[in-house]
Amino acid sequence: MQKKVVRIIGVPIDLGADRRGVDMGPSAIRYAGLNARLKRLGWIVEDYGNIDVPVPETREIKDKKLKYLEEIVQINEQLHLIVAKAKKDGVIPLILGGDHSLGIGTIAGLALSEQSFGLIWFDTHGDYNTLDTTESGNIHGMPLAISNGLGAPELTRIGGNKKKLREENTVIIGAREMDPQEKELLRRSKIKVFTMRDIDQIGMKEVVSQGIRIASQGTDGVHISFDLDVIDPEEAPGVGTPVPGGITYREAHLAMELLADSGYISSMDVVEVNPILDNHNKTAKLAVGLICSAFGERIF
Ligand code: B3U
Ligand code: MN
Ligand code: MN
Repeated sequence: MQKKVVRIIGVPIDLGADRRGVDMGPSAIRYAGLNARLKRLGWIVEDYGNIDVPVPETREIKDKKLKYLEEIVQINEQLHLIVAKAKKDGVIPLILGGDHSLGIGTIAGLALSEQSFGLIWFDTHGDYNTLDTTESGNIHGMPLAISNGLGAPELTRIGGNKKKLREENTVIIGAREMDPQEKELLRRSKIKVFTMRDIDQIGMKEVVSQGIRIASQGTDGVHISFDLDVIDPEEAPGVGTPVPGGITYREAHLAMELLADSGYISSMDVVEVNPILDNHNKTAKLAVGLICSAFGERIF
């Protein structure tokens, strides 16, 4: 069998969030042994290194409704080209964050490829705010809306002025905190939202099976965007925005294993790891374990 290639792309950005620290996520994840473990699984690992990202202290907030817009546009312009190149080269892009505003660039890059994709977005949050609905002005609360063509034109036009995702192939898993107007917007879309209640009620196995069915129907692959804050802060304390009541360590692994079994995963982002709030790199280690489950690691 031909060996498969994964290309790691670090995006040390925290300009999309209020709290400092997720800029150190890519280092923490690499430090937790990502590359060696992927190699042990039989993957050829190409580490691209990190994208150049400015430090917030060297910049100023010009618009409180779209904090650090210019910088985030420039970073996602870079990222989308790197992701598009990875797809062209036939390798699997694995993007390490950084805050979730990088989802804009990842998805814009994927959308340049001839291969179509569905999307599974693991997150506590909807990340479906727009310029009109945002209460925080933080762009990491907007990437899903931006990718669907809603919001600041400076961001929606990255990678071309079109919707980058297929709503009917888009799924959110693990939602438990959304802003009122964001919820309204999501309800009006065709995006399927599985909340924590759905997971409690029908179980992670069923939620992920349905999610895979929705995301893979008529597409060439599925992009996983995994915000570590979907996991309960007891098990993942080192995240940008901890919210109680999240999925368990076991549920998270099961989800990744089921996705790996499906054979549909074609790209992945792992975001919002915050080493400042972490406990001895526990959350980054968990992130590495989850990536490995998604890339085929098995207990037995
Ligand atoms: N919905 C809120 C909170 C938030 C979104 N994403 C994160 N937090 N991590 C907002 O700021 O838009
Ligand atoms: Mn998010
Ligand atoms: Mn989140």
